[in-house]
Amino acid sequence: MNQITDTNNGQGLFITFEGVEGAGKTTNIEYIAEKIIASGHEILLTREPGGTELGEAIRELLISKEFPEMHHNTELLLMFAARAEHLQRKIIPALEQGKWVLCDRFTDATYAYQGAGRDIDQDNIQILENLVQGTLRPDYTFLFDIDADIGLARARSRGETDRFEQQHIDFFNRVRSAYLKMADENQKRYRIVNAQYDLQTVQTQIDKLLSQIL
Ligand code: T5A
Repeated sequence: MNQITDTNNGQGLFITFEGVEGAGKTTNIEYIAEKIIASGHEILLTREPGGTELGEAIRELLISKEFPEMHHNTELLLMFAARAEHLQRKIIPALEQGKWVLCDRFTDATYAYQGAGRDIDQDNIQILENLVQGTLRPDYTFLFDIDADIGLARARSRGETDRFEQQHIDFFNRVRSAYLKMADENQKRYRIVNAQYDLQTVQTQIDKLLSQIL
């Protein structure tokens, strides 16, 4: 039985943050959280894969270089396993309490990375999306768009890379193209930030986009 109801009805907003590695999601989500809190809303700041104790354990399996040959379907199912836990334990309860949920990556990352990156059939991803989420979808998605090689260089400059960051640049170019395609197909939901500029310029763009929502 599908326990999921469409809880995102006139209560908290569900906002997700997407982009290739090193695009600046994690850096700017904190900035956005402060602005939303200042405007009087309670928030839940969370991330995927992860967000719960079990989800964080699954994240470790996914990003660890211990399993370099993980089958693509295993990767897909682990993403959704972590997501199921996250939705039921944290995201849906927070939305029901009227909180704004800010989530660093969500299912669009699965379409981009497992779909375009790993070449998994989009219809199969959609089946899992419907199973795990019911009708729940993000209200807004901020896409931090950047040349994949610039983003990767930023991410790699931090030191050790994870299992995903070791992929060939072609993989990340496919991921970026998939995000831009989703943004084009979902213009009401998507807000695109040109993330290649310095932080101040990026945050000026964010201020403008946020003012349309707040
Ligand atoms: N994944 C995830 C899937 O394959 N499928 C899925 O369904 C999901 C949910 C982990 C991996 O999981 C994959 C995708 C990922 O490979 P993650 O933890 O979100 O996901 O990992 P990353 O996206 O790789 O996180 P990063 O930290 O690399 O990217 P961010 O968050 O976009 O970048 P951020 O903010 O940490 O910035 C990176 C560096 O750049 C600097 C920062 O200071 C930092 O050092 N920086 C800038 N430098 C110059 N100018 C700017 N404007 C800058 N903004 C940030």
